[in-house]
Amino acid sequence: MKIGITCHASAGGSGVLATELGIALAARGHIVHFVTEEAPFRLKEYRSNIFQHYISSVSYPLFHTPPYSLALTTKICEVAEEHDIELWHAHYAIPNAAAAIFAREMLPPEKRYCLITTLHGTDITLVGSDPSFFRVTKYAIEKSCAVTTVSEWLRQETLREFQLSCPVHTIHNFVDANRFMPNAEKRCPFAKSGEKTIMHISNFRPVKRVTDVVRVFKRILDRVPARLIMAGEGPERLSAAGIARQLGIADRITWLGNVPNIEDLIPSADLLLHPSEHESFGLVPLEAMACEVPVIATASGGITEVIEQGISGYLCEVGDIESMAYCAIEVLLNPATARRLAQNGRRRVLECFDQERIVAQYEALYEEVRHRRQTANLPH
Ligand code: GMT
Repeated sequence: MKIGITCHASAGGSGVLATELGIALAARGHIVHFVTEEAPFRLKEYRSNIFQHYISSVSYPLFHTPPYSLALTTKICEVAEEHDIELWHAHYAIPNAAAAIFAREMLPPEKRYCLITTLHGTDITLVGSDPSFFRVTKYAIEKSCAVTTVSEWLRQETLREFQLSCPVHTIHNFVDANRFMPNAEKRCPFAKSGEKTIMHISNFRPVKRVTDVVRVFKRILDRVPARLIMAGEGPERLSAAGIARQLGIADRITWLGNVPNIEDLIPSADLLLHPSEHESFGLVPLEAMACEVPVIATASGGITEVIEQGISGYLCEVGDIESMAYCAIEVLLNPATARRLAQNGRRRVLECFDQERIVAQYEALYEEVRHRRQTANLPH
């Protein structure tokens, strides 16, 4: 199939998932065209069956900010027409799904593609529900040929928030378990001998509660020699670094910035901390589980569909620093507990969230939508 994909190119989970999906679809023989602002975070090199198109936007003194969404719409239209795209997959409602609807309207009828929209979380919970975007988000969802959410929790949130008349399907995030693998030999290059490695990976937005990571780490240090590896960039980095200084543990933390080949880093961790306010799925915990790294996360949102409490990881209440530290110390001081969580984590990945299984669900949905398009009236 000839497939177009739009996603946010930065290091966020929606763009990462869209990129991994595009790579997997291309490996299965589909032709995939990405339309993004720049090369997606995990797609910097050439791959066969994948084509990349970047949006060029014009700045002009009349514009307060360049009208990016219109440039995006124009690019989608141009790529769809030139490459006979049959199906467009928009990741994140704003502006990607809305732009793909507008672009479809601009195409001649015989060139109009089927549109799939995948909602990732903050596009519904934070952005889409804001009054300034509510109507356009609802419109984009209802005018798509099919809509997916990355967890059942997000599906319910979406139906409740937007009072939708159309069906919404859940297709969970996935991980390539042949790339994200355990590696017992792997040692963290930043930890000294005898130190445990604690890791946090995110875009350091307020929803990630990165200051909780630092506070939990302080309590861990009271009992276990350790180093904290912080991978990512974002607005909360300075607050977290400030708290580390106040707590006198700044020299025990390594800030790495963004790491695109994160599968090379995760296996060196003894523990992943992921204390988000809410998480519609939790792709980073899933990637850690695939690498047999025990995860401590918060019982909020779709992550409860990923981690089975006490079996394939630990889930604590949001902001409960003491419980997270208690669980972390339990994992770090008891090799049997760590091994059990790690092995159950990878088993859970292989049983429920392996790339092959989930990508096949997307392909089945694409086929169903294409078939419906040929036999019935779908929005276009
Ligand atoms: O995690 C982020 O803040 C980025 C965000 C995004 O939309 O780019 O990630 C969301 O999408 C991921 C892929 O579907 C999910 O695994 C994350 O749970 C979700 N993040 C939140 O809900 C906060």
